[in-house]
Amino acid sequence: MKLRYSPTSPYVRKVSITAIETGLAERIERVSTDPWSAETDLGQANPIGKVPCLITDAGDAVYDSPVICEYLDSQHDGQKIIPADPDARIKALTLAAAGDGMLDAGVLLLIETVRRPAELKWDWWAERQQTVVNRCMDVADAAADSMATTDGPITIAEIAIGAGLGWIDLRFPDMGWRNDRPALADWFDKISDRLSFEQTVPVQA
Ligand SMILES: N[C@@H](CCC(=O)N[C@@H](CS)C(=O)NCC(=O)O)C(=O)O
Repeated sequence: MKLRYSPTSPYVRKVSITAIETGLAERIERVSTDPWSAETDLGQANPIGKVPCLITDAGDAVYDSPVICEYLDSQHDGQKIIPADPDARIKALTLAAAGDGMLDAGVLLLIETVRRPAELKWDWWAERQQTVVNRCMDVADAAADSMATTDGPITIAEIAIGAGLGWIDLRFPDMGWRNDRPALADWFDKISDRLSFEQTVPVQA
């Protein structure tokens, strides 16, 4: 398998953590890709033009990160990151959606507040994205006591929430999300010590 990736993408990190947790990391060749480059051929594999994009051994493209994680989970016989039990599965996938939603809104917030030219900035839009980030964090905070930490089985929920918070810390170090969410802060400290998280810490490019 080949993984089209960029180094600080939190969506890529979800896939990298999943690959480690499922024992598949060694089977994946990583291909550095700049999705923002005018010259990139990424769009031929992923019409959405984003990383991560996985190319299977059969040559099929799989995107985006929730689908890649599900694909990887189907390729091993160990502990599944997406539970089989229907109730547990929906619970994990819904919490993972809150993690992805935190990221999607965080990316829009970054573009609006940092990347967009000053004269084109739209405060209403930025505030809306910040509200979404906050709400998703509140949901994660409420679930924190029931989430896996350093050891034991992990699900897609912990992977998405953990990758999301790690990226927020990288891009918005002054957001102060820990202040009102001690349970989530404590959980994030613990999950950050997990090997798959330690091995995939994003580094500022
Ligand atoms: N929903 C996608 C989001 C992926 C995404 O937004 N990737 C960013 C990098 S962090 C990207 O490739 N952006 C390029 C673009 O928006 O054109 C997923 O879960 O994989």
